[in-house]
Amino acid sequence: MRTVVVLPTYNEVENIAAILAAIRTAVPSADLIVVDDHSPDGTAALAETVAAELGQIKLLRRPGKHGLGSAYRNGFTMALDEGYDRIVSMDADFSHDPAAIPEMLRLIDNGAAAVIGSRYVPGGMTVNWSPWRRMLSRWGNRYTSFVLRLDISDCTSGFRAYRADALRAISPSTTTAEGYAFLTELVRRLVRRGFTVAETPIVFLDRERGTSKMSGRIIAESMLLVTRWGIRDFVKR
Ligand SMILES: Nc1nc2c(ncn2[C@@H]2O[C@H](COP(=O)(O)OP(=O)(O)O)[C@@H](O)[C@H]2O)c(=O)[nH]1
Ligand SMILES: [Mg+2]
Repeated sequence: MRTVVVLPTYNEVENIAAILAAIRTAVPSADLIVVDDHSPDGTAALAETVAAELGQIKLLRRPGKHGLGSAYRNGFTMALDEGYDRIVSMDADFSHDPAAIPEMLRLIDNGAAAVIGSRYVPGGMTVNWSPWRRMLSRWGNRYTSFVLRLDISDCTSGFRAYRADALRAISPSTTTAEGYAFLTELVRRLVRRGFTVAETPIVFLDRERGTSKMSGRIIAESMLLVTRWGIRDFVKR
């Protein structure tokens, strides 16, 4: 079983070296793909140095900041082209604990097509998030699962594992969302195709270093797309 961890980065120079090492420790046999959007802080150059030291790390350098969705589209396409069997996605800011990866892979091996590291199933939680972020994410997820009729508690968690054949079947490269709505788009496609999507609890820690790239525009995009998909589903029914 070949596993790859896809890691989008934008201005993560304070986190990149440590997170690459932590992932290597948690899943020593997994390769890594760093998808960097020409971070002005030099994340890519540092990732290259670490890659030379640790090995099994590829760097996908993109010319500019094109958003999380687009970074994942590129990273997943590369992972699928290279024939990996299991594909993990996670943030580079230590909000997602690499120690949770083995359990996610175990659930994949036990039959799940995809596993979501979920903040909103029993045992899951967010730590140190501002009340505003907490409320936005919690209610955003309630709205999403209600409108799209998805029996999933956390559609916007970026900490996931996918079986490659399931990811290939929903062709991530044809998604359109720019921000984290991309994550909802993938869950929706998986569920509609009848794939089993499992959730496993995670403790999400707010980042200690660097800054969030979340913006009002990205939040608005997510609300708009979820509403649009929901109306489309309603009309079809
Ligand atoms: N390549 C790339 N990575 C991004 C972009 N926006 C965010 N990221 C990365 O995606 C992950 C999640 O973003 P973050 O800013 O922490 O969002 P938050 O956790 O929702 O506040 C981090 O590893 C970021 O560096 C982008 O436009 N391009
Ligand atoms: Mg983050």
